[in-house]
Amino acid sequence: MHRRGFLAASLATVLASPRALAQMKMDDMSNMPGMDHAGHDMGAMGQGPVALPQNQPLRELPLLANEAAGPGLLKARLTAESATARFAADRDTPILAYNGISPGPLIETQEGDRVEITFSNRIEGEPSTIHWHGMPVPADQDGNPMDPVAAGADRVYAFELPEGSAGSYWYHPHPHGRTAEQVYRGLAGAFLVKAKAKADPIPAAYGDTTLFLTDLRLAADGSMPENTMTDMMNGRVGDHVLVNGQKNPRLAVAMGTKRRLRLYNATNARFLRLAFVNAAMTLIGSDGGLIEAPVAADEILLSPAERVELVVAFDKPGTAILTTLDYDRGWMGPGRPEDKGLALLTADVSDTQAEPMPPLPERLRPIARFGQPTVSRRLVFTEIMAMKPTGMEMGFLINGMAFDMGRVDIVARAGDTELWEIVNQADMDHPFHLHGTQFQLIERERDGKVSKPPYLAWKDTVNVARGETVRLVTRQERPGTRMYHCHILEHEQLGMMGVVDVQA
Ligand SMILES: [Cu+2]
Repeated sequence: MHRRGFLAASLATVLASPRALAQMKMDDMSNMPGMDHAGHDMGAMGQGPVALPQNQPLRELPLLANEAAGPGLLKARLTAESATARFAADRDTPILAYNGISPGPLIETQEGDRVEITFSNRIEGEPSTIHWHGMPVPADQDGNPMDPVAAGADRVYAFELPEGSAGSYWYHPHPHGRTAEQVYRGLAGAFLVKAKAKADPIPAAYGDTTLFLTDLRLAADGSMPENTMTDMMNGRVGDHVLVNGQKNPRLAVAMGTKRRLRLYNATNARFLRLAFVNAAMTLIGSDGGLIEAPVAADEILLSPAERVELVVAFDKPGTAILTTLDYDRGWMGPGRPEDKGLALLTADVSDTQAEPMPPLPERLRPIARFGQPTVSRRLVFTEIMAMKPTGMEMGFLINGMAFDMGRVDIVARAGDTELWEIVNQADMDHPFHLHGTQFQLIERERDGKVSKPPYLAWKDTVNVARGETVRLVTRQERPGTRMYHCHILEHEQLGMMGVVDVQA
């Protein structure tokens, strides 16, 4: 039997649990004509997604307070703990939060700074860690699952931010077997490393706005439901995409305004194919900072954990909407969520003209090319699904193996330039993430056809579409244990992760 057919048949059995059925019903309803996927009226009917307030002014993420007296040092505290949020107007949602809020506080630093953050894990009964996603931090400061912070314990994460590291990074937990849940319950935040003021080529007049995109699903009582079998298989996709914790907030701008926006996909598993209706997008940066020259973009695919920096020109009066387009990332089983037409952010563009803005420079910064790789690696992604008397057994594998904390999968040497070939033989897209360094995408191959990326960029996460091979070049500068994994967090948890031991 064809694998898909087998899967559909066995899913019908597995999904016959009340929670999974409820999930399917909800998804089916939202596809019916006349039903608004955003669920405006459905919450009131007691069925479907709980409605969230929209159209509130976009809020800025609160900054993490710096306890250091002088410049060059960020000394701060992050406490992970239970908290209560008000997503819906009339009901409370128990969440996990950093310093009481979700998304967590915005960490803002500058190249050359030293960072000392005391992490207090006050999550009841669960270990946690903080992983500094994309950042060049020493391996023993990177929040690996091998270095858990026990419930009730504290630890200090300390590292320096080298010159040239300016970029849009983020932080989130990475404990063994608990990452997916701790993140969807609210633990994630943005970490900006800014260039020195004079070294930043982007005009200050554009501002610098972080848009941290997360995904939320609420049960009728306001709580966050646990992951279903569908969630485990596809990764958890919620009912609402939030920007800085708000649903479709509004931003007021004058006509002719240019804004610098940093977009983060901090969802567990939602692929965001983004477009800006009525405003022009120019791509200026990727996961690891600015690209070499601006690139006009009609749309951007932001897979889980990826970031982009954009300049958006609001040149037409009226409303300009950051919206989603359809993207088929290979959904398993029923209940594929509606992807297209979600309004994430609405800008009200006034018809009075803004003060003239300086133009975007033609060159942003040079990106060094790697030399010829001296080592090559091949990672093959596969999925296994099998019916067992106990239910569906799922595994997400790299080179035929599920993650084992006690096993080293790759031994590498610090300073070596390596070619990594990521081969996706699975039926779903898997965003690949490597810890400890940034990489450059060299090419993509599908059905024997090779395509080169249109521009050079620093990346730490890249989508590998089903049936596709992605080749990238990278180099680990420091010794230690590094993780690589699929950033659909449920897949990471179900085995799609490996360990590279970087030796001095
Ligand atoms: Cu995956």
